[in-house]
Amino acid sequence: MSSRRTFLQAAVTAVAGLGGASRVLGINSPPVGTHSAPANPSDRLQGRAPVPVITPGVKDLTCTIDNGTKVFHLIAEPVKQKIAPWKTIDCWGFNGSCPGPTIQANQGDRVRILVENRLPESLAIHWHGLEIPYAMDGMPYLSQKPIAPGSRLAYEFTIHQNGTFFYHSHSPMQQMMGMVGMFILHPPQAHAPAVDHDFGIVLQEWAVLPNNTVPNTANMEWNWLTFNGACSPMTTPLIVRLGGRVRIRFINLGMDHHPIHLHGHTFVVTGTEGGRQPEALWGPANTVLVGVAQARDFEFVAKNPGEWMLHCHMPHHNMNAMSDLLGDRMMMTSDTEDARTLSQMQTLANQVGFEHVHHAPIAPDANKVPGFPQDAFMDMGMDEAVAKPENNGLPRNWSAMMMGMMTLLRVLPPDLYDLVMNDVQRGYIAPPPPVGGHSHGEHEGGPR
Ligand SMILES: [Cu+2]
Repeated sequence: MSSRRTFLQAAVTAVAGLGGASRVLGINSPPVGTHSAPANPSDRLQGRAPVPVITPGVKDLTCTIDNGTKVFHLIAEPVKQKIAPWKTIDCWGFNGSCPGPTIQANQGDRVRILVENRLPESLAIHWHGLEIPYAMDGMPYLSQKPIAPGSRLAYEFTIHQNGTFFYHSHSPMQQMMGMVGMFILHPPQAHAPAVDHDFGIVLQEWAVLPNNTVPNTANMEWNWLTFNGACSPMTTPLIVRLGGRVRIRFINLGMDHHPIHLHGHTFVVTGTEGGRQPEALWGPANTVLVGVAQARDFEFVAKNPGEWMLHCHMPHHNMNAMSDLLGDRMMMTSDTEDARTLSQMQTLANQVGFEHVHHAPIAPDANKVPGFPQDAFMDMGMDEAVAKPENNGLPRNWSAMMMGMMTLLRVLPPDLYDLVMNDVQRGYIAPPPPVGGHSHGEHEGGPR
């Protein structure tokens, strides 16, 4: 009880101090493992309808009904996708976004997906994992003629599966230009135990040379890695209520495999690209490898409050390329001099217009140590450049070491959950916590 009181006091202090809805999940968070009983438990009733899937940062594709058939209008087109505050790429996607909007339908639905091609070349769309008539499978020259630029094709089928699927162009270079989206098929009744929160994340990687905007689809090495079309810290956190049961679904349509790791919780893998897995296969884990062309669903009870990292654990997938700040020169490693590095980082900060909080301290004789620097100088806070309601209440400089395929699972006690979700609904962005206030985001001595 006392830890909970401390927790809420922090929230009240933050609200009082700022006159706004800033909440802090701070250093006085309750110890882990103390909240196995949810304050507002879900009913866990069998037979209830599944909750919709939220794809943070990506919209759903809406549909109309034509004589009982759900009709979706999917537009393949070039997209300008902002993947980091200082990087917007020219990729290809659907309906203005990359990855494309999430399609959600129910087992038993008849769906018609009208694909319109606004690309400069032909394409066909494949429904990955769906057991549908051959003519609908989207194989150019085999099951259909390619859809020419400026033309449309209607795919129509009845859905008899449920699980995590995807749609994508069946041409490899178009795939690497980003032409993929989630296709979620809900069962008639929620799987038991029913989840309170359900999220989807699309894994993609990109090779973009400095000062270029078009991904090099022939490259075999990647310098930008995204969750739902954004590099951390521009990703949108997953916000869940303490004690709730959570499902997170990942799909991968790239050139690399991604071991997805969750902090603070043990999960079970409940689904693959083939649908729901039998409970006998649900072994405990905290990391799941999401291979190319695979989907993985995992579930857990969010019993530990905190701002937990959810990320790919490939070390090079936890970085963002900052090579653009050096103009045409390639930056192979970061600088080893404090003053020069600070100057480079400040240059980028000025270009993007974000607050530059000084990096973590280095030893006075750091340059005498072989191998220095490694992660020194990589931390670069940009809280304000990536501000969004879902980030309200995070500690100051939270974004400094958030990079690449990474996001936060925010497990919030009911009061804070309601406050933040209210901000999300209103679109309210709270001001940052005060310097030197209730925060663990800055190193000793504060920002310079
Ligand atoms: Cu990865």
